[in-house]
Amino acid sequence: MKVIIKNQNGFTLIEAMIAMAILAIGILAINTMHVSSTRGNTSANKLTIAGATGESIYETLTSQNYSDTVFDAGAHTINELTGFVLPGSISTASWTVTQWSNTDNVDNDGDGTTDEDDENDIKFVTLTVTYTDAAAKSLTINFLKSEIY
Ligand SMILES: [Ca+2]
Ligand SMILES: [Ca+2]
Ligand SMILES: [Ca+2]
Repeated sequence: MKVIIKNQNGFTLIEAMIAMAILAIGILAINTMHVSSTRGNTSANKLTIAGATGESIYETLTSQNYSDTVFDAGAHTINELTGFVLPGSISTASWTVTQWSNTDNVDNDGDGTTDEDDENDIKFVTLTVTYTDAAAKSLTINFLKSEIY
């Protein structure tokens, strides 16, 4: 009687190669995850820096008087804030001031009444911080500067 005894010692070359191929695919997947997670972290970090920069400029501006030149109607650049250094990841920072008026026939504050007295004492400021991530990005902060408060 002929008995076939299957050899169960170790792996065949084919088995070892299949195992290595599966391992390689797994490592590639982990590597892809690692790369996208690193990108995500960098993006979040840049956004955080942009937010903190905007906040800092906002604080600096609001501490100035209503009549200060930083609140003159029109466009302004960060150079007007002497000594303010932008972090390396920030491209530009600027703000635009619009003087509300009680004679421009516009309901500037959107309260339903056009050109009432209080529209004359407010400046509308749009602060923009730009930076480059995968593409150019910007962050905007809008605020009002009142002569009264
Ligand atoms: Ca109004
Ligand atoms: Ca008005
Ligand atoms: Ca009003």
